[in-house]
Amino acid sequence: GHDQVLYAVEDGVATITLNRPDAMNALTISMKAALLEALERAREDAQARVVVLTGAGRGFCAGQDLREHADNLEAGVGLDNTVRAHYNPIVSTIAAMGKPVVAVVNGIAAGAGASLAFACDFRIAAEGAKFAMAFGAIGLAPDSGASWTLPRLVGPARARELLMLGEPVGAQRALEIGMVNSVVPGDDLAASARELAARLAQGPTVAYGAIKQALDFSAAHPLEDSLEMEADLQDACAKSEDHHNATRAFLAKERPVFHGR
Ligand code: T3D
Repeated sequence: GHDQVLYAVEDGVATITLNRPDAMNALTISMKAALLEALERAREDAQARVVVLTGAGRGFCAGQDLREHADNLEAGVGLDNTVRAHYNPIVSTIAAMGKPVVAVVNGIAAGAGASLAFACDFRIAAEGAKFAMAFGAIGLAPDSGASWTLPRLVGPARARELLMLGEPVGAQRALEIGMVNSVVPGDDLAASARELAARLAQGPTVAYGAIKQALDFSAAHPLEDSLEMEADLQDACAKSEDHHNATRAFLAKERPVFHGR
């Protein structure tokens, strides 16, 4: 049903909650469709200047629902099906979203669930959270962008090791190797997430979108091309109301107020 993914917006923050706690928020096709819909809604929602992605219950997301998956295997349904039709658009939508996306990792993130967190712009983890590159253990290769995002977070050698050996990474270790931005006690997770989300929701949204574009572009282009891209993006930022107001505020020794346009 539709309440397997919840959507709520408050004070500029759209919160998307994976809500199938009995199965550690494992992803069925209907859930993936609902998640994509929620992300598209957040993208279009003028009230939303930041997006928070989290999980209900004790897990963040256990990746592909392996019951549904087993049924599909039995029925001879190919896997590129759901990777292309569901996982890829979800990850592309997060990457192309012109506003920051924060993964609030409340518990275990396994397989595509870990990939989802890696696709976000920030990761805050509860002390008890874990990341498991569970793909290899069931004879699969990484999907949902983990082959792209993970080496960029933790470096190529660590990414290779994690993907091949699949040892779960606890939150503290994840912090040490750059897989998450911060770790907080479970009881403080919601408050920490709110604080970061509020800060981002009051920030220069146009510039945030440009930062995402610049970083994604530079990851696959040489310096000269990236300089060109920066010039284009800076031009766009310079035209924003927020830039004009913030420049004026600086000269008036006032605190800038950003409206996200
Ligand atoms: O279709 C494709 O193209 C393939 C795409 C693949 C991308 C992927 O995501 S591959 C990786 C798939 N995910 C996994 O392999 C993880 C499987 N789950 C686990 O290893 C463990 O459940 C966890 C480490 C996540 C959690 O362990 P634990 O001990 O804390 O909890 P649990 O008891 O194992 O799980 C609680 C319930 O959630 C349990 O249901 P039950 O027995 O109480 O009715 C368990 O079966 C269910 N659950 C957990 N993960 C999944 C799941 N059900 C379906 N699919 C799951 N992935």
